[in-house]
Amino acid sequence: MHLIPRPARLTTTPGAWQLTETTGLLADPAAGEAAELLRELVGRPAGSKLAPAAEPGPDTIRLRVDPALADEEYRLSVSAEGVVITGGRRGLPFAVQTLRQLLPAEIFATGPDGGAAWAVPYVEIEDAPRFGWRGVMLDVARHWYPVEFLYRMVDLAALHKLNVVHLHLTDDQGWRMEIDRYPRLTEVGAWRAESMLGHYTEGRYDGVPHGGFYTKRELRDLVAHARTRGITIVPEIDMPGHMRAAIAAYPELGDDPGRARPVATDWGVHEQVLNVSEETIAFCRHVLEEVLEVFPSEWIHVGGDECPKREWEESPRAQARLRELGLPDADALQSWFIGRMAAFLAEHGRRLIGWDEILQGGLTPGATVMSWRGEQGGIDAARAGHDAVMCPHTHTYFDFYQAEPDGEPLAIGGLTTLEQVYAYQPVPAGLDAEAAGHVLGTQGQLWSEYLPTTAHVEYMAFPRLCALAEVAWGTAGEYAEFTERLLAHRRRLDHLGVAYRR
Ligand code: TNX
Repeated sequence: MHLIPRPARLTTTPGAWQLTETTGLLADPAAGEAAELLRELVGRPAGSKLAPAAEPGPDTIRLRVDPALADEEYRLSVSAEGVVITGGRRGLPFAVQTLRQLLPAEIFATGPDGGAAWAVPYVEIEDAPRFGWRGVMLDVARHWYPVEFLYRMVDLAALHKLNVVHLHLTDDQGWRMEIDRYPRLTEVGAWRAESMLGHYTEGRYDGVPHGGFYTKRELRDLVAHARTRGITIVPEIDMPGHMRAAIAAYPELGDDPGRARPVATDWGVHEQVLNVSEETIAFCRHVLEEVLEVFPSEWIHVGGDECPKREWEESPRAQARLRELGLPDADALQSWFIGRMAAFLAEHGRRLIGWDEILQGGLTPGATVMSWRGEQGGIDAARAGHDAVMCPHTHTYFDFYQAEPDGEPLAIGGLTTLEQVYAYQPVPAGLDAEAAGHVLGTQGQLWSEYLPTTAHVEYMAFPRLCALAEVAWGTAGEYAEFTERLLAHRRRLDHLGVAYRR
């Protein structure tokens, strides 16, 4: 049946059900959005209106919500009696994706169908994910992509039953979210003069201005689209490091306002960071207020990674602040900063998530850690009773090469093969049951320094994201069996025009 991710339990019986022009759809009131999704993803390409049906029967699809099931759980029965889908509160969109994959691959074709017979084998499926955080991160700061591509990534994530799309919206090289209160963030911060070419050490530039941003309206619409597919968009505003685009727009945010510098054109870690004044804290809070208006996500990502401490060590103002706050060193300033943001988010009923450097100088109460420099950050966090999402660069950095570099397009470095991704175990060995319970899941990272085009993003993301999705769903098994399923799955990706690595 070649489903990816593989369902937790599946049994087949001989025979097949046919989706036809006359097939009806009977949906509970609570299943209205899933019914629309089914019409869009299954009915329309199959040439069936899936008109509302009055009663269940052999020629109907029945959609029900059963709050007794786990949130993301679903049941799917296909038999001579028709199709019956039951989902927990957030389970139905995943069942729709399963039904879609059970149909011939042509259901993924975007043009008119070639008159395929829309047969679905008789099956009984009981399915639920092992992990509640199944994510993919897209860095839209190093390279901006058209908003249509964000929709496509959401749809491709949904196809693989992921439930988080994390948008890295700001960095040294660009600020991508419109903020009404601070228009220069996008007027100035969304544009850079040129981009670095080749590897970091080569010092070559393309001489071509680059930039772009998303309006709040565009992002709100994206959030709504994602929600109907079971996906939460987690926004990231990276602070207090990786902030050069904002400092270029508002130099008073930096430690040395007299030394204005443009939006960065090179990659890497930049020394220039936010200052630690109350005014700058207020700026961050104001930005986050607008982020909260647009993104209903429980978690809000504040970055926290790679914040060099030199400016805080050398700035008399930062040193005075440090003494005033009674803090021992600049590392402690970082955790103080993150703590202020966590408190702000908590006041608004949200939770802070950050890269594992937020452990530096003491972990903020309630903070969730994204463990990227290996697994230790996640292990420490989970043992201390904090939630963690496991994103070690060794297994989940899809900006790394996926095969030996000769013959591959330029990538940042590293080597993470499909097989390595598939073998990843998100719960590190040695965690006791309680700590293991704090591992929320895992996520693939598409850092985009070396991903100038959307086709290139797809090339790096797929098929590795197919493998990680199955790891996160919790049903990964034999690699050989997976690759066989993947061969069939590739036909779906072909119809969708995904530029995956063959
Ligand atoms: C480290 S991972 C970074 C990013 C880079 C990435 C490149 C992390 C939290 N910070 O700024 O894009 O490496 O792989």
